Amino acid sequence: MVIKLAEQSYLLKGVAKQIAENLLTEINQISALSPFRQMSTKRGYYVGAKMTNCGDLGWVSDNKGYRYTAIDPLTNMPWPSMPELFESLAEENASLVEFQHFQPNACLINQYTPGVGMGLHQDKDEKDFTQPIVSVSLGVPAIFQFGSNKRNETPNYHLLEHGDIVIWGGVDRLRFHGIKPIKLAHHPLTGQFRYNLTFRNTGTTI
Ligand code: MD3
Ligand code: FE
Repeated sequence: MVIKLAEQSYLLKGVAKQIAENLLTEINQISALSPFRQMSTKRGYYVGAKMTNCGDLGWVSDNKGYRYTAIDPLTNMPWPSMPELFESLAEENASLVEFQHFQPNACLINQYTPGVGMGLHQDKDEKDFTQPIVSVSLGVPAIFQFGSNKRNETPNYHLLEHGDIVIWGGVDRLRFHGIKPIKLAHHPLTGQFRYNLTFRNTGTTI
């Protein structure tokens, strides 16, 4: 089922459920090489979710700010490569809606524990806003806030469950969005955790 959230935003219900165990195996292999870690912001706060990355570039945040790097600052090694399964899942579903030329070069992996959310923000650390973003939810459900291109307009709320994919781009690329703190719950494949894969093209090679 495809739910149209806005002009160029789509929620695809449960489409990754069938391959979820394989996705989680890949996440475990990636985090064995580049572990989940708490990132901090320029102002010294923690970003709530623990994060790691795969692909040519990874999103990092520290006392210098947000940016993409080719090297994991924790291991001083390149980020683990993006599994074929990840890339095909993102590209096939993007193409299914309206984005036929999506080529992600970065995949941020967020791990949420009970009580952790992500405040309302825009994804604007990329150099190219013409490519969409694809996000895959796994494990414990979350409520996401879907705002407009302005921070002050009241957001809509949608439930993101295990296997759901959200895709947005075009005029919706810079919409504000966030994740409400997740509830204490148990999922048979992930325990208390929620995972989210966010596929982006950074518009750069380094
Ligand atoms: C599209 N991560 O890492 S949810 C991020 O669940 C990030 O970890 C979320 O936002 C997470 O930058 C992605 C999917 C989502 C939520 C709200 C949206 C996609 C959205 C609002 C507008 C457009
Ligand atoms: Fe985001």
